[in-house]
Amino acid sequence: MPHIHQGTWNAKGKRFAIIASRWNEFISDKLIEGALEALAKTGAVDDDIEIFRCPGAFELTGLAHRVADSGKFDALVCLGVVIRGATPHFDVIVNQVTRGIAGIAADANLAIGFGVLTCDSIEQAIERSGSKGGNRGADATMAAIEMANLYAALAGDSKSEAPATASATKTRRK
Ligand code: DLZ
Repeated sequence: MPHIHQGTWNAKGKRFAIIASRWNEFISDKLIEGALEALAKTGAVDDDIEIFRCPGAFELTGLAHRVADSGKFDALVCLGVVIRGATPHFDVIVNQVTRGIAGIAADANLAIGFGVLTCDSIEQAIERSGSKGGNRGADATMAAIEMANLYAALAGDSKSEAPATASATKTRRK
């Protein structure tokens, strides 16, 4: 059986940045709530969490770049809300933010979770920010925690890696 590498969902002792745009603020605030709940549930403390706000999704990439470059964080969670019906340049904005953040995630020395909602309607956004569709802020945060631990394990911290077997993988994943 080959060895399977995967990070743990343990946020204790790691430093987190959340960046969130204010456009559609009542929804992005729900994404932040989901992110903070996920961090608390996995052992992060408030002193290890910093939240940065920006006007809209367009500004997320520049902010993510600078926060990542600060070297102060193990993981960064990017949150925002873009709604097709209300956004004339929906595809342009969505492509710009998705590619921009994916590029930073590939190059930067920290884990990045992507929780930018790209929805057809406000109803869909509400569903995905804490009602029946779960909370994408929490999901992105769990991904960032896992990847921060996997990167730490790759860098030599064996405590950050889950004891992984094929069956553990099956039970862990949704
Ligand atoms: C201008 C704009 C529009 C029309 N729609 C959205 C949106 O749905 N979600 C979002 O996060 N931001 C939107 N923005 C704002 C831009 O992202 C940006 O903040 C402004 O163009 C200022 O640079």
